[in-house]
Amino acid sequence: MNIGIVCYPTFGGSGVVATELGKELALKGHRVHFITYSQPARLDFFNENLFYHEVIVPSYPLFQYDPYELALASKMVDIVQFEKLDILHVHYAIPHASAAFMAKQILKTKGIQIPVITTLHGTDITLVGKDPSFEPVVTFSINQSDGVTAVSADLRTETYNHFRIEKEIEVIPNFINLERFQRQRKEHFKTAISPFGEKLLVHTSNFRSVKRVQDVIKIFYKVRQQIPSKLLMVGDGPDRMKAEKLCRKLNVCNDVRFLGKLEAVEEVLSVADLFLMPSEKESFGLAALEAMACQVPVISSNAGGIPELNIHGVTGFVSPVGDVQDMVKNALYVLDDANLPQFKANALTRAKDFETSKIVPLYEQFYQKIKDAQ
Ligand code: GMT
Repeated sequence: MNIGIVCYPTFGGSGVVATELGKELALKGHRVHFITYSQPARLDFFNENLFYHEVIVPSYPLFQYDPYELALASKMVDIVQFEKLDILHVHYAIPHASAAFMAKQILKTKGIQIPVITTLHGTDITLVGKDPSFEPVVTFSINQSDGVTAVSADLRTETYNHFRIEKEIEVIPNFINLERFQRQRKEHFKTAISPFGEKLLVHTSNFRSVKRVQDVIKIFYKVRQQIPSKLLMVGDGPDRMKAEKLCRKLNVCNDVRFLGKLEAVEEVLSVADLFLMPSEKESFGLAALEAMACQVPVISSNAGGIPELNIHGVTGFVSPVGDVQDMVKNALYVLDDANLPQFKANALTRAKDFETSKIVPLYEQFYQKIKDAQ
């Protein structure tokens, strides 16, 4: 198939999923055209089936806000026509689904039918999309999509509960490339971070308030009182300063390292004993899946779709959002040497349920179904 993928090109989960999907589809022989405002961060190798089309928004003194959505819709019209695309797959409803709707209408006037698939990733529904400033457009453009997918059953339910959706939403979860995300031998790194065999806890995120990074620090503070341990904080974002201040207040700075945005997160995960994800909202939790693939059990909140991934008592534990005490209790249980090896093995077994080869075909089948229905 000749597929157009529209996504945010940044490190955010939706952009990562969209890019990894495009790469896999290209390896399977599909031609994949990325349409976005800059080269997707994970579009890091050459393949004759991969194309990137940059959306350029001309600025004009009259515009207080540059009209990205219009430039995107125009670019979609151009690429669908010129490259003879079979399908447009947009990731994250805002503004991609509404731009795709506009492109579809314009193409119709030229006698071209293009099916549009929208994948809902999370905050486009749970946070931003619900805002009255966006809600009517989000509802409309989901209903106008030819196919809709959500990354967890919970996100599908949330979408039905908060928007008047007439479309069927298919659940296709996030997936993981187990060739890249696997536990590697990085003993030198482990020794450098934990010279006395301290347990290593890891958190990775974009440090937005939904990630509750202060809870990460609080959990670590309590765990460290019981078990010698270190904490690695990977990523960056608005709440980093708050997390750093809390480390200072609790006097744990010597045992916490803020590593910033890292490309090779799997190297850090390879030496980790426990992953912390106390999020307020999380439609799936791709970062937890990456950890599990590297044999790292997960202590998380029970927000959104996380319990569909992190099996309570098997791959780690889930607790109510903000229940730091419960998360500490569970972390201590998992980190106990009598329990840790089994949790690590279980984490990998669970991650295998989401490996690329199992999930990408679900998208291919969905594309075909939507195309056939046209
Ligand atoms: O939360 C993030 O880190 C970014 C966000 C996004 O929209 O890019 O991630 C969302 O999509 C991911 C991929 O489908 C999911 O794994 C994340 O759980 C989801 N984040 C939230 O729901 C907060």
